[in-house]
Amino acid sequence: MKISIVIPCFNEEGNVKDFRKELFPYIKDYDYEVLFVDDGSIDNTYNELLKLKNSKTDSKIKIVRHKKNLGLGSAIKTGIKSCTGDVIITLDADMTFHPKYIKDLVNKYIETRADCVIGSYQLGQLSKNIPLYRKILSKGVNTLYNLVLGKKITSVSPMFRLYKTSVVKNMHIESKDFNVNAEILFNLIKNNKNILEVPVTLGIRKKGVSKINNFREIINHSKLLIIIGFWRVKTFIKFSISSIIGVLVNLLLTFTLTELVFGRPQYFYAYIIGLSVGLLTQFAMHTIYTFNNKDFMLRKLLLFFGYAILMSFLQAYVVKRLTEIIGVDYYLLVIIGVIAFFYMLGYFINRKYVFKT
Ligand SMILES: Nc1nc2c(ncn2[C@@H]2O[C@H](COP(=O)(O)OP(=O)(O)OP(=O)(O)O)[C@@H](O)[C@H]2O)c(=O)[nH]1
Ligand SMILES: [Mg+2]
Repeated sequence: MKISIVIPCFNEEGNVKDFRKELFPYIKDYDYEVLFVDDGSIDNTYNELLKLKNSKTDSKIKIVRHKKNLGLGSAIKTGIKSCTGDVIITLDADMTFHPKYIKDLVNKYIETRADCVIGSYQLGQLSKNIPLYRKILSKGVNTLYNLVLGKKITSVSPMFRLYKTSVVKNMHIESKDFNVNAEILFNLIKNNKNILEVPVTLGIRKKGVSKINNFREIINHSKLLIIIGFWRVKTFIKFSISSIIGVLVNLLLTFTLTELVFGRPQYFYAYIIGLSVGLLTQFAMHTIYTFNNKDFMLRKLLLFFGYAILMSFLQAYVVKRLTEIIGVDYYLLVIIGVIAFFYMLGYFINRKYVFKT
């Protein structure tokens, strides 16, 4: 297995000098390549990179250079495009995530073959010197992402991660700045990829200065959060369309079979066939249209039917109890309320436990 380590550098001459002792000893046992993307640095970064490359006799170091500064997102895109390994690790140039943790990402990948392994300091440790405002900002951004994604990931925006090359190689990426990492994660989630996290320690930058522009990043993250919000709403609308079509198929089939085939006294058979075909229609539509997730079909089909039958019973019971308590006057209202309630729950269960997006 070949590992490609992508390191975007923008004015990082001090840190580049340190890679000889801080990076290479920790990766020497792997089949690797290190791809530095010098993003229009105006200090000595490029020359230091050349020195580093020339000091090695093998050709495991590659340098790609942008003539002018295009931003972290563009640099990561260039890195992904240019590398040749089976997995890609994106690493900060400033050693804040120390290269010694690369082995934790790789080990988790070898153990699980996950599509993405994230190094999370939320699960691990944070250096004491990190300013409070940075901690609050990063926690706040992460909480918002979790909320709109409907998923708990403790490290959405940092870049220290491993990706299976095949899942990111041809990915369309819009972000040019620091929000690129959150965007890649969102794309992975949209495509139902398996994402895991391992604990790592976040240190503080010792050389060079921070390149992040907090104001610009707040705007970038806000835009991405809105895009993700729209995607969630779209999924819910697709879920509704699929569900309604399933119900219509169910009703149409039940009535037609009752009237034309079985006759009223035998309505039970029509009811069962109608329900089954309706549910199957819903399942097929959720699979190819709503959630677009075709893995583990049989397991999902069984889960889907299991939940659907459980929900039907629960729904019937709640309607019966509520009408008993509240009385017939509110009958329609109660049915509508209860169906809406179970509909939402159905969406939640299907998304979270059956189709797992
Ligand atoms: N290629 C490229 N890399 C960048 C750019 N801006 C930042 N980086 C790199 O991205 C990584 C993260 O940037 P930092 O400046 O460390 O931002 P930060 O981690 O939020 O801030 P501190 O660690 O506190 O300084 C570093 O490796 C930078 O060299 C850029 O415009 N282009
Ligand atoms: Mg940094």
